[in-house]
Amino acid sequence: MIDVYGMSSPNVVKITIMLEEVGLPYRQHHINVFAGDQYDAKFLSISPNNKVPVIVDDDGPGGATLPVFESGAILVYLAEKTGQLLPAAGIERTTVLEWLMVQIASVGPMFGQLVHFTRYAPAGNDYSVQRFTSEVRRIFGVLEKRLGASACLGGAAYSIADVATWPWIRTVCAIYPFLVEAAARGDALAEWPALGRWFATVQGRAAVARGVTNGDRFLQNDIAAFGAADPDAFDRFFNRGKYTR
Ligand SMILES: N[C@@H](CCC(=O)N[C@@H](CS)C(=O)NCC(=O)O)C(=O)O
Repeated sequence: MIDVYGMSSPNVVKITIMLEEVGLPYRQHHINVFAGDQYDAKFLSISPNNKVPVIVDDDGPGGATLPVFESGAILVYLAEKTGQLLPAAGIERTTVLEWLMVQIASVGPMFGQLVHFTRYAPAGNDYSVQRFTSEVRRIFGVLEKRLGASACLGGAAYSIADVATWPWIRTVCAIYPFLVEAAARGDALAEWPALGRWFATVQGRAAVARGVTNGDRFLQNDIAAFGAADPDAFDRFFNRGKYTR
């Protein structure tokens, strides 16, 4: 059995989608990041970077219990455990890992910063909003070019590179100001047709639908956690105010 520690976020939905894709049973545990659960000593012992998602596999290598943190590492671990969604060797494997790294190094951090500056930062951060909007649009262009030339991000076959990237595209279509107008017309990705085609194809997978439903089960917990958080809790979450380092 695999235990998934998470919240309602695209980084966690990657993992519920992956577990559905490979058919491994799992249990979900909510981490209240607004109450500081991610800094509990017990949680830090399995997630030293104080972030979700984390999994604990009670049937790891040699039958040992193994915690794995960082969503990219979790996807690689689950792919290797099951022999699915990551070629075992060769250029095909390298290509999948390249596009997985694009998600981990560019899509996640840049998209996440834009969420922060458009939703949570105090007013007066025009430079940051502009900087991250521009960077996100550049990355959309990179994905568009890739998906114009390849059916999936990691090559012809669906892989962990797609599993990692799709939940972020899903989330940002719902919340980015520069996508909202097209989203209101029902076609948020009109400007990026190859990305839109890929998005719809991945969305049509039954495992993706189940993974999204399960990932979204954390939403009610997060809405309650968010509602109960006071200004001090947000300062701790965002490492600002008296929590500035
Ligand atoms: N690179 C990490 C990013 C994970 C991440 O940013 N998790 C956020 C939620 S989406 C989190 O746990 N934030 C709590 C915190 O930073 O204190 C991954 O891909 O797993």
